[in-house]
Amino acid sequence: MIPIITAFERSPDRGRGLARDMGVRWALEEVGQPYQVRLLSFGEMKEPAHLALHPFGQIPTYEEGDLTLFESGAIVLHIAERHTGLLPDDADGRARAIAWMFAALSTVEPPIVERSMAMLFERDKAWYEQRLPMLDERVRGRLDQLSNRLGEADWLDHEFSAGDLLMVTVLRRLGGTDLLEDYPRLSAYVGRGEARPAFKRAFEDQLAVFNAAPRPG
Ligand code: GTB
Repeated sequence: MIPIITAFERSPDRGRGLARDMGVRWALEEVGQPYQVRLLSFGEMKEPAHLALHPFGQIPTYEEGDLTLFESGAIVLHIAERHTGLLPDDADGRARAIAWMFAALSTVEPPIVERSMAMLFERDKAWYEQRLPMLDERVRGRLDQLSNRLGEADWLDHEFSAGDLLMVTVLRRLGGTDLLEDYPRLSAYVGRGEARPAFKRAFEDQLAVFNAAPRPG
């Protein structure tokens, strides 16, 4: 059964692969699972047909036969559990890889998203200039800890896993900022993820969608 995922018809990231279908596409490519993509406009995401699949009217979703999933982390975990290649074979190694998936989404990502949101939506506020250094410090605190743990290793826990896939996906949101550039080990880690053939295929596919999208009048 070929799974169907949903993605932006025209991603606001302009094809940089920062929307959350990217991690799902990458996971599917890593395990060699072909998939189809249903593209949605912002309006279509809020219509009943899509809300029946995703209670919050967002992308991505994942449909496979009778199963419908939302939440990119849950989708990547599902793919990792049903195929080989994204979770270690031994039970303890699997548990640790899953812990890294949670760490990416619930410990490392929140300060990164909070900083991005402030930069997008709070620039005109009187307190923005005072708040930004605090948000930067929160991100740097996590990056310090993550970089120390990674050390000179290629991946977080021996072999590449779904934990690395999600961590790299999260860190990519800092791409082009001096925050990531200040952490050479993490920059190289992201580079290793982006160099994987499965990442490249996923990236090119989402970029092709953006390039094919009709340009606003
Ligand atoms: N926790 C959910 C998950 O991981 O699946 C979050 C899903 C989510 O935030 N989806 C976003 C969405 O559908 C798209 S990815 N937004 C529309 C809405 O809520 O109405 C988030 C995203 C959007 C844009 C950029 N960007 O432009 O760089 C990056 C990330």
